Amino acid sequence: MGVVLFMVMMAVAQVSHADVYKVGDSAGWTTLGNIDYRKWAATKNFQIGDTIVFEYNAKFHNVMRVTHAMYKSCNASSPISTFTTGNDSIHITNHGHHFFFCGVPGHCEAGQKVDINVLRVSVEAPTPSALVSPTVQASHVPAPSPSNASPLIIALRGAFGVMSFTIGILSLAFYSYFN
Ligand SMILES: *[C@@H]1O[C@H](CO)[C@@H](O)[C@H](O)[C@H]1NC(C)=O
Ligand SMILES: *[C@@H]1O[C@H](CO)[C@@H](O)[C@H](O)[C@H]1NC(C)=O
Ligand SMILES: [Cu+2]
Repeated sequence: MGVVLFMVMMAVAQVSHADVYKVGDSAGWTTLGNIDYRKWAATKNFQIGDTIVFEYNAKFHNVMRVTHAMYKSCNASSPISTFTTGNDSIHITNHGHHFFFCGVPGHCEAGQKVDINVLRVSVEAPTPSALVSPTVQASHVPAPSPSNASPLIIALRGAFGVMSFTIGILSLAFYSYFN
């Protein structure tokens, strides 16, 4: 029981390392090539402690952090903060949405905008690898009496499935609500 709980906790805890994400990957922060920054962000699991790097030619672009309303309307009149070095690292220190766009006229409208959404609930928990490893290993845990052990493992498996399902639904609801 203790071992199984420990492994479940490890599966949830293994996401807590800091990652560095370069916006747009090798393409960087640009209007060239019609980069879909929404799609880029959707495949990431941003966490507190991560660093977001905007790399671009500072002659042609910049980075503005803005409110949701300004993000939606591409209104660059009063950004929360502006970055102009061409290699800007932004450290994530809180949950929720972090809206950025390029403040050069026309660039946000052309799609140079990104929403870094740091979820409260880890979206890594429902992925197959995190789901499978604790349950698979659970069946190898030596049990004092098999008649007691199997209902326990089935119950744990059920609880984990319900939890992952709930988390999945919640993330989906979150995603559709804010987009
Ligand atoms: C942009 O935002 C400012 C301040 O919030 C507002 O005064 C202005 O009317 C907005 N401009 C447009 C085009 O919506
Ligand atoms: C951007 O800065 C990071 C360190 O903050 C550095 O490792 C990287 O080489 C820089 N990239 C460019 C293109 O200057
Ligand atoms: Cu730009």
